[in-house]
Amino acid sequence: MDHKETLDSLLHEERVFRPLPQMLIEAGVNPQDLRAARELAEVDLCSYWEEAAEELDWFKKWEQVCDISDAPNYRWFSGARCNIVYNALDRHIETVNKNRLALIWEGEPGDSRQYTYYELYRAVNRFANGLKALGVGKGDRVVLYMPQLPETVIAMLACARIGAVHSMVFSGFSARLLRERVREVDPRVVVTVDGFYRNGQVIRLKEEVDRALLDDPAQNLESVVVVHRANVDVNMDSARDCWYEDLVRHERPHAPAEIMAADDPLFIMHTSGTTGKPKGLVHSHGGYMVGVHRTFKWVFDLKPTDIFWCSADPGWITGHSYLVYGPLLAGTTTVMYEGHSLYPQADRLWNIVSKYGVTIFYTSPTQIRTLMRFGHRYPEQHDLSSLRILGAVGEPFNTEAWLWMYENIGKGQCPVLDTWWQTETGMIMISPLPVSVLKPGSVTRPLPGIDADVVDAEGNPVPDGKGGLLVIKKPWPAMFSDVIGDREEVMAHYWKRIPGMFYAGDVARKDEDGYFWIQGRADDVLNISGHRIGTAEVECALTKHPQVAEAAVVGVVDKIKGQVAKAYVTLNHGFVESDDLHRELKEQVRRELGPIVIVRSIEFRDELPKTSSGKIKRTELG
Ligand code: 6R9
Repeated sequence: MDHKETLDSLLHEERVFRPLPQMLIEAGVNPQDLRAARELAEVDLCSYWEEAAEELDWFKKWEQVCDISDAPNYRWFSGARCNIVYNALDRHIETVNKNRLALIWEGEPGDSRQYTYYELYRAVNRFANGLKALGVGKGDRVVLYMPQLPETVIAMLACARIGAVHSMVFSGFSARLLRERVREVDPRVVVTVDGFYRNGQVIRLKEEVDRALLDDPAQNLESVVVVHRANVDVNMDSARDCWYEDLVRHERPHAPAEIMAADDPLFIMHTSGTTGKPKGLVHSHGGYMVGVHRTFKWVFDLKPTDIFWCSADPGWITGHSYLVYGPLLAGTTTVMYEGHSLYPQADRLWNIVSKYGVTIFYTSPTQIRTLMRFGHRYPEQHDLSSLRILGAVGEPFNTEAWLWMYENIGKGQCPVLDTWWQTETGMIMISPLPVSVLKPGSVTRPLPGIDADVVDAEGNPVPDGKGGLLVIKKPWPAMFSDVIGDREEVMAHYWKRIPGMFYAGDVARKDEDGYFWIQGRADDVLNISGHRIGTAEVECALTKHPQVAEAAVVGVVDKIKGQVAKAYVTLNHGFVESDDLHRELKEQVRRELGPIVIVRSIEFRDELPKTSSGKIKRTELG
């Protein structure tokens, strides 16, 4: 079993870390508040979320907090009108936040740009008007194939401001994947960059776009907007392509925020499942805004002086919720870094923390394990005393890495929050608050309003200490609100497997204190550096090779990345294994899916173990 090593280290962990007295005094939400919130949510879930919603601005209030009449098609804040961007920008420029830094961005070569809320508001409005000039309106889709740049944030917000739906494709994904997304999402506009810096190299993104759009995969695609970043030569198709700078130059810095229904779509985010094809999940303006705002402020105990840094790429849900929307909704300063954490050397992140006085740092266990290899020398070279809260997400946080972060980055002064959530949930679901008692390796308890449990395949609770399936039993506001593609099938996957409960796809156990320990995926999904990849996706990539007959992929433990893929392959008649073929197949996966999908090894077999119905038995491999 691939999670065994992690599991063993989790099972043997008994240390607890209590909050420092100062934290208990200063925290906005103290243990009593937390208890009261849990009690309120237990007796009246709607009142709890209604209170959270009251902290934001609405053009029209809801008729119902949560309409459960057509469960599991829950509708949050039905009847309400709002716009998430109005809450992320306009609301702040009417207050002292107007001149506060909204975004601090640092490029990999060391250049930096900063935007106050007012400056960001103006930039977003300009691009919103530019998009309108290209014919983009409410309900239209826009694909963003962009790295970590201010214009990425601007593009997300500009779309949402005019009611268009953004769909980000991670800049590390290949042209083939982009093409698939474009075909499925059918955007009116694609926004990209000429190139960007990554690990000392320029990644030429526009070239990938050109490759992806050969022979027009999208019916409604009219324009490609290209941001200048790396000053590399690109081909511009005069009928289709325009420079971002040219588009916004003459646009006015004012554009009204479109009045949206609470359940109007805000963005589409794809996530890997058990089939070869990622699912396109939709999040909407109202519920997502309430859930992300509340969890951001509570989990990170937000203060007016905070500088918040989430190191996730905006191409993933973590970047959407806690690099862009959460911090801006809360009116805090969010930090974004373009490049690689080891460039030019392994202290880059600590350099950024000290330079900008980052107070809250939210990252992934893989990132910590990567930096851990270099020991404490690098963190010691920098002043990390501004930090007060640390967090991680995306994959099981092994005890060793947790303790390393606690001791070497937080110097024993900062709580390390291990937060569990998913693309599907939109917001943090199971997580400590800075005032919680921490157990390294545990995501502690569900947040107020979240009814999570560990059950068997029939939905019966399993005894404490025993592994089972992680489920959520009651709706929550940032839950995905729609699906592109086959809605029935996707809804059945999440809600019918264990009737009446949301099936998360993770294995977990609860201990005697009600603390949750996440052990890994329950399905055929790999977690490579916190990125979800279906084994079927890797198998499809391999079988595209003309010499490959069949492929089966399993996850194997990796000390840094948590998991990597191992492939078993049978070849077509007349072909034999060779080092060249080995290399070619690895390269094939890289080309098809992008560099994040790492195939550690490939084993050639005469045949693969099968069930009587012909399905590959992956459990007998690995
Ligand atoms: C936010 C995000 C979700 C999957 C999830 C689980 C794994 C996330 C975790 C964790 C252990 C944590 N996961 N947080 N596993 N401990 N704290 O990562 O979304 O990309 O959709 O992945 O990641 O397996 O089901 P997403």
